[in-house]
Amino acid sequence: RERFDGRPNRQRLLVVANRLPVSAVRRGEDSWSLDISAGGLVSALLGVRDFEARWIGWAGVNVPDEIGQKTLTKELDEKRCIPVFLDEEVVHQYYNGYCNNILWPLFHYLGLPQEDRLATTRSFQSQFAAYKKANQMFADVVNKHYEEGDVVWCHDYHLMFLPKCLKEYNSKMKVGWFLHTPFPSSEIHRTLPSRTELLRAVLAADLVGFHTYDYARHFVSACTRILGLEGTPEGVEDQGKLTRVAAFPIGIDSDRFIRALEVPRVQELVKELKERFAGRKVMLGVDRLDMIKGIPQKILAFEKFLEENQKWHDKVVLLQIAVPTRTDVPEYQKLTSQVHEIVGRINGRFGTLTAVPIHHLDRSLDFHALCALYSVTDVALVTSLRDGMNLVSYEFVACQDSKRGVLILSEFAGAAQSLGAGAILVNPWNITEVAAAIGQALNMPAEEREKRHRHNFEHVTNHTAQQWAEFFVSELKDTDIEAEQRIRQ
Ligand code: ADQ
Repeated sequence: RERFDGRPNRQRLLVVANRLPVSAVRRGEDSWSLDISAGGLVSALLGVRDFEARWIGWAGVNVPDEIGQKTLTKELDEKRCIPVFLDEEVVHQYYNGYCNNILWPLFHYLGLPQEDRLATTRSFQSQFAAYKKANQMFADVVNKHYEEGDVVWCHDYHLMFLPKCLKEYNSKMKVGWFLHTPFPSSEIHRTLPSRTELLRAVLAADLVGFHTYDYARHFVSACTRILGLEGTPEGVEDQGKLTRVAAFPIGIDSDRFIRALEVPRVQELVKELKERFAGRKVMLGVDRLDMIKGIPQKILAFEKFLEENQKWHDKVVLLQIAVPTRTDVPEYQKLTSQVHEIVGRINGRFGTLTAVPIHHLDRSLDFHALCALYSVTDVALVTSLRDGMNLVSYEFVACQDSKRGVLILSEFAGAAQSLGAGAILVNPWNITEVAAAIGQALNMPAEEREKRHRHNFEHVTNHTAQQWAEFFVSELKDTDIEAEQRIRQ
């Protein structure tokens, strides 16, 4: 893990996220194996160099015993990671409950949980209490490792309370908070019982960042409408203290993808895939198996396309790679069964003895396999119902400089604002429209593909994860709370 190599004289950065970039699995009383965790936050932050960064987060495992905690801490130290130990009950209430059952769907416009609404309302207070408790546990660990001059960068909806906890320890600590999901319209945020406390806790940060200008605007509106505070072009002002609010669109480490295409193993995989799907156009979906990714809608749109275009039946294949996440949450278990059922039905309907139209894999692929797949793809399908940004669309573009495939992209992904001019934008809820976009993409003339790809490739290679992090951290270092307070008093 060369990213955490600790070269001297660089800005020390404490990156705090719910999950560490590695997940631990216990092999014995004092032995552990560490695997890279899946997901966009980890992918983006692995692309960040040139800081003396340490990660603080949960290792994804319950470690009740002291020996286990000590040995795991030591192993993680080599990766420049510092664990926060959360017990099972806190994880259940904070992570599965408040974060993934309440905040995640709400921030993606899926509303508060529909089923069992009363039970949810009853358990809400205990889940929120666990959320605050967990955030305090993260704060304790940050505080223990903080040194003067460090910059603390808190990530995502799991840790909205953290800026407040950290500032209570040390008001001079430079604290930034970045949200990887959308921030919804204030009308949606307003339905959350803990709306006020959460907004106030985030406002304790010096800098609050979002992927897009729209999300930043929604946040400022929520602060003005719900808290009655003043929104200024720089951010939100509360009793003379200004919290800077701005958009920092994330990117990827595009060079890493481009270089990977030269690796012999990737080239071998490319050759195998080309042979395997010779004579057929390859369409690709790569997602965490999550309701926000619109996987059932995508597959139903593909079915509609097949229904309407018989001549394509044996000429196109959809590869859907869906890595399961949050497998303890019942909604996610239901989604898995639903996707399996639809895929089975469509393959039964349109498959032959020798070929099926959809290959669906419930698993994570390694980096090289992913790059090979991206590079042989003719059409990538990103149909998120909502998505903070969506890095898969960026990764696909980075790997397409020789093929110039087409990106079909949901207008509800943050990436639509950066890749919209090169992609075919669709409303993922409109299956007829997505089916038509599939036809348009498969039939697109080479000249138009080239033009669209050029636009996207330039964006992806000129807006990298590294620049994103540098921009955020330099803005954070520039916020001078005391001066702002003086000016406004
Ligand atoms: P995610 O919801 O995880 O991220 P995304 O941005 O697309 O979504 O990132 C997914 C990452 O996981 C990509 O790097 C992708 O390569 C990887 N991945 C997904 N499925 C995989 C599979 N089957 N095998 C291997 N790798 C796989 C959250 C927000 C996004 C936001 C990011 C970053 O939901 O909107 O873009 O954080 O801020």
